[in-house]
Amino acid sequence: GTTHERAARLVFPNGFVWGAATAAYQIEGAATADGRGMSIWDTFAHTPGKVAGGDNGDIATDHYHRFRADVALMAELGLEAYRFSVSWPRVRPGGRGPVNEAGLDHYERLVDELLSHDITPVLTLYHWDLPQELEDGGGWAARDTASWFAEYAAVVAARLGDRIPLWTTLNEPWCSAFLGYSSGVHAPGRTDGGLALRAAHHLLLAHGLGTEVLRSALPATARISITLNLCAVTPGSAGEGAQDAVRRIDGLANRLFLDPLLRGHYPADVRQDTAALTDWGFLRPGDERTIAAPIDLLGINYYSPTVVDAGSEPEPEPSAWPGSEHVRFLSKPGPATAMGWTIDAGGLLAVLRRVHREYPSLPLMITENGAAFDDTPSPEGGIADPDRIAYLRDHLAVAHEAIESGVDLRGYFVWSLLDNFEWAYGYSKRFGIVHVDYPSQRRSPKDSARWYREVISTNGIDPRGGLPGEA
Ligand code: GBH
Repeated sequence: GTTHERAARLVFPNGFVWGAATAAYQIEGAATADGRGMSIWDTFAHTPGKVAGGDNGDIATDHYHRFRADVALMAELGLEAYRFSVSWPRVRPGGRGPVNEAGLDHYERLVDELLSHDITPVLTLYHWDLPQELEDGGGWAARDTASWFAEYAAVVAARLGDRIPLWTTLNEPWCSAFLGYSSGVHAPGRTDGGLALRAAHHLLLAHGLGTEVLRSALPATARISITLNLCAVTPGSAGEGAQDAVRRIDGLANRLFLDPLLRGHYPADVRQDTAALTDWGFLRPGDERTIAAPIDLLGINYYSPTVVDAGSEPEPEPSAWPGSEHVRFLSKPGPATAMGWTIDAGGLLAVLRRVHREYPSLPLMITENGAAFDDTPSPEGGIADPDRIAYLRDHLAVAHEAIESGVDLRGYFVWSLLDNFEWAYGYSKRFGIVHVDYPSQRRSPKDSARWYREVISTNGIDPRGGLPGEA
């Protein structure tokens, strides 16, 4: 071909769902409004040294008060679906005990506002904000937390069950367990590998128990899912050591979750790799059956690839990968986002193909994908973010390729609708397609938002184009 040849427009199947995602603690603010309880992220963010800049979610993007304007903005962007999370401590401040009707009222108003704008609500029950009182009772290391989660699921389902077509129990249980309990860079900030495995099991148990509850409480048409942050793990060299590193990290990141959820048992090699940290005594007869309760769809969050090799020196403690401290994480050459995460859409393709190959009948959804860049508002107020557009376009191109090759991919949610509280990075990292000026709380769609609106309205992408009229 010649340099002037245009690649064909990539059109997605009819019914492919276009959305954007957020999470309660990252956007809501209103930390003490209407009877909300404290979560582990309130505690963590208010502990000096845990979050960059000393930032916290007290105000965030003030979405709790501005949700009507935000929904109007979503409608302007043409979003077909909106993935949000419910704050457990808003709905049940102590995690157990009295239900806070005012908290449920908020989500009911939000959902009705979405529906009145023809935007499909996609609800996540748990995006990392565990009620602090449950943490005081052991958090995810305590088995009871799984049962309290199932009760909380029942409470939300009773109020909103008739209006939400797609439910997600947990967002990225790997992060809750291993960043929360092993590396400690997320709430509750504990650093014990054995405890993290215990937490992972109780999170999965919570998913299973919650799924049972939802299944009986929801209309038959409602679909139930879980969202995982799956890793595309590749070896950094040709040796056997690198192969073993791949096996270990694939085990902890992917198979530790996929196997019990979809095959009904934990991977034997991961149990072996972690035997020095825990006797797995938390695993009781029947648990694996509970965890394997059938789901209707798997949500996949993907940001960047993972390259590993064998290292002679253990990684500095505390690690997010207990039992694999000799694995070295390499950064792939090439461009990276403001997070330092390598940009490689090939990893998304690999993850989608792998899950489809292993679980061919399971519908998939990309529930998060996106990038932080150092956006600079122009004097006129606009934000040119060509890097973000290129990132989204390249990842959507492989999503399209995956569908062409037979992957049952049902939709795509960009992370994130708004710039927001980026966990341990606070407000220093901006993932939004809409810029937030925090002092004024003014929202300004970035160029990527305008580009995404065009993607949605045409149900496709120009694999080489930027904004309409450009490229
Ligand atoms: C998602 O987490 C979250 O669901 C969302 O709330 C968040 O804002 C968004 O992504 C952006 O961060 O260096 O060993 O930890 C993604 C979390 C990021 C976890 C990449 C794994 C790399 C491996 N993942 N991270 S490690």
